Amino acid sequence: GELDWRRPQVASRHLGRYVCMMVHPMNIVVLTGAGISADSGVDTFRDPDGAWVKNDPMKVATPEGFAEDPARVHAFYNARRAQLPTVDPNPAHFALAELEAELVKAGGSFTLVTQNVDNLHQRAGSKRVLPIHGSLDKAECSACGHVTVWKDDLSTETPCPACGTTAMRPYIVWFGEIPRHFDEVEDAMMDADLFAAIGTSGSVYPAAGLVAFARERGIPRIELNLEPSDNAALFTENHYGKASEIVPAWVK
Ligand code: BV8
Repeated sequence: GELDWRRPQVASRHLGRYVCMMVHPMNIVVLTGAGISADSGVDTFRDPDGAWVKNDPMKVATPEGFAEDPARVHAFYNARRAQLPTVDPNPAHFALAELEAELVKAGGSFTLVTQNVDNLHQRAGSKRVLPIHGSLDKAECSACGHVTVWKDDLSTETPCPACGTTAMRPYIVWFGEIPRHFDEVEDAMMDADLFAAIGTSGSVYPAAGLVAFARERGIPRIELNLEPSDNAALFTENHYGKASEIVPAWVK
């Protein structure tokens, strides 16, 4: 049938889902945080059971903390790495993978910017994932920079497979370090016609600044979280509830 682009709502009402996609945003950027993995059984950072409630982030998630006591830092990340095989993606992760597949099929683009280091988005089938704070299943040599897939525990004795020195560290972006992939994040934000933030407290920069960037560009900004985040007022739409329920509902 003929599409009347001046009256997209009418077209979408009569022509079903395909046309719905055509008149909806086509270039979406989604930012996720620990809250999207909470329903998979992964602890968040700032909730009552959170990792930063039980551990001082300045001791376990900074270069200074690692220099002071590398064994303490290894123990913190070894425990979280060991949990990974025991958890699975939840309906929120799968819904985002489906949204990406549909958008790409319809000629759009989807970029998933995640602060999470648990790989659950990749395991759920998301393709374009930018893990800006690193990944628990990799290790990096502080001596030569070699990055390698790493499933086991790390210790101060672990030799680097490339140079042999024992300076291995978790492949994690700590406080005071530069997040990864931010050029790609900014490029995706420049093209985006919709921004959504899911399961993040909006308290760690530069990720927490993306909603303000989206506001400057005048695009819709959707918050999906258990409760209002630190920057809830910068969004145009807010939905509160468990990610495993509200994300699939939003995508449908
Ligand atoms: C940098 C990896 C230069 C470790 C992490 C501006 C102002 C002030 C300070 C700064 C600033 N800009 C930069 C800084 C410094 C600092 C910073 O932001 N400090 C804050 C604390 C003020 N930032 C940095 O140092 C960053 N580097 O700035 O470099 C630069 C500047 C510009 C451009 C480029 C470079 C590096 C930060 C990286 C730190 N590393 N993580 C690890 O994983 O072990 S950060 C840490 O917080 C977490 O790891 C996580 O990645 C991040 C965000 O946390 P969330 O994911 O949001 O988790 P949180 O627990 O807080 O919230 C969970 C939310 O989920 C809650 O709202 C809750 O209600 C909700 N929830 C719970 N259950 C559910 C749910 N939602 C839905 N369903 C549920 N079931």
